[in-house]
Amino acid sequence: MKLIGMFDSPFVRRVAISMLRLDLPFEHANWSVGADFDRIRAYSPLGRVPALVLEDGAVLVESGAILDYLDDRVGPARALVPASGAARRLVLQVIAQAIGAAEKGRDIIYEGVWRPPEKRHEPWVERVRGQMHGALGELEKAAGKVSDQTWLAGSRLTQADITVACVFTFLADSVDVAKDSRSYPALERLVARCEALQEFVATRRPWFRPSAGG
Ligand SMILES: N[C@@H](CCC(=O)N[C@@H](CS)C(=O)NCC(=O)O)C(=O)O
Repeated sequence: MKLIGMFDSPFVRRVAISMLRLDLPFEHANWSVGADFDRIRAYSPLGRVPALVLEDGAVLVESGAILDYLDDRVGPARALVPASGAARRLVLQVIAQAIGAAEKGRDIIYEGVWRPPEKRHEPWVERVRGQMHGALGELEKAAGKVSDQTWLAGSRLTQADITVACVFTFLADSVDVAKDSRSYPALERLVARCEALQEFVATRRPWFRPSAGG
């Protein structure tokens, strides 16, 4: 399989980490949505990453749909999202908050990258920043229930932990979460534990700001 997109994207990175944890080998196409837009669109006309090219040439887009396919491929015993019940609901809700926060962070970045300065609208950026912190506050509550021996959904690391860690690291690197005098100590502790794991270390990259000019 070929995974298209750079690892500084939390959407791409959560797929890469999941594939490493699930022992699913892949080739990495380290392509930028700025400079490599045409190359990406040759595989996915939407022009968004991640895109996962399967062995038969089919191309999957949208990280949630890709991860669902990977879970289905390895079966329920190894899947990173629990198959049913309260654990499934918790994991999916935590992921939804984290992805919401990541999308708000991405929107803040794109306001600066794709719009010329005279067209940027600061009140909108502030609103989006507030939404991002709203979601991070919910994640802080969830992380507050985790001990040093457990993960967000109990004794086993799940997609909730992977996604939360990818998103928090991305936001800390790219939109300086700390500058708004909000603190997330429980999240920071959980994310530090995740970032110490080998799959996270193998996919950690410095933040690469996309450029509209390519
Ligand atoms: N909901 C999507 C979001 C993916 C996304 O926003 N990717 C960004 C990179 S971080 C992208 O491709 N941006 C280029 C664009 O949409 O034009 C997912 O989870 O896969």
